[in-house]
Amino acid sequence: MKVVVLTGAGISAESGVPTFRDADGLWEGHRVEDVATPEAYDVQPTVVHRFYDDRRRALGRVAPNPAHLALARLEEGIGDDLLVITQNIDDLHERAGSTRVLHMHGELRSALCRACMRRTPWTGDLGDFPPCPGCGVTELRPDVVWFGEMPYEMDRIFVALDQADLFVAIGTSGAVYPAAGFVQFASGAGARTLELNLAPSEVTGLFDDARQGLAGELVPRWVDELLG
Ligand code: BV8
Repeated sequence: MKVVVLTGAGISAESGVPTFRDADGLWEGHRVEDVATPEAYDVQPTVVHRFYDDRRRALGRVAPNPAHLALARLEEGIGDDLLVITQNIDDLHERAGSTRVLHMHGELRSALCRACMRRTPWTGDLGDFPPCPGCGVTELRPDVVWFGEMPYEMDRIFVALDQADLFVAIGTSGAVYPAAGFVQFASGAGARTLELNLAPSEVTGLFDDARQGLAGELVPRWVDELLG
């Protein structure tokens, strides 16, 4: 059975990574358009770098939770029949042991050179405008997909959704596209669909089944069911 899992900020909430829209969420302190658009970067790169340098540094203070660990266990059980598509730019899926992870919105621990388009693993700050290890130009930006930009690997994503027997969304509000539209695509291609979320998402009505609760409790229980 081919399983596609879509994760959002809610799966990392119990690890201490702020979500976006919840109270005291990331967007509380910042207007989206001020820190997560290419236009904002052109106008105020230092402000944008501070926003992402702070989040990158904070990664060192958090760890995967039982929901991340359960998905890694599911991968052990069904191998290539699982694909985790995440909207998250943290590295908690990989630190939990998952290898079949696709970061459709990029990664905090990566830098993208606007001059040569090289993507370089990056753990330090970018706010001091270091040179690109490839071309030497000081045009490194956070390797994240901003609003108005095309998400990564959309072709691979649509192939996986088309072949899915089961599509499961975990910890996402269904507020941002194209990710929020995946349930409709997968369902249209014949997949059964399940939502695991603290509260009903904006697209909860499009799922065959929905369970509310903490990801750290819902996901291990669901994986146990699936692995029987
Ligand atoms: C694009 C990276 C062209 C940076 C991010 C159609 C209709 C309307 C608008 C559009 C549309 N198509 C495109 C748009 C425009 C735009 C968009 O969607 N705007 C919205 C605001 C209306 N989309 C784009 O610009 C995208 N690009 O469309 O390109 C295109 C078109 C077609 C096909 C291909 C390309 C690019 C969007 C990506 C932007 N970058 N992140 C960064 O991280 O800083 S988006 C960012 O916000 C996240 O990555 C994520 O995607 C989104 C946040 O959503 P969630 O992860 O769901 O988090 P949220 O806080 O909202 O919700 C948390 C949920 O968890 C809640 O439901 C809560 O109840 C739950 N929860 C909380 N705690 C727990 C929990 N659940 C379980 N357990 C818990 N403990």
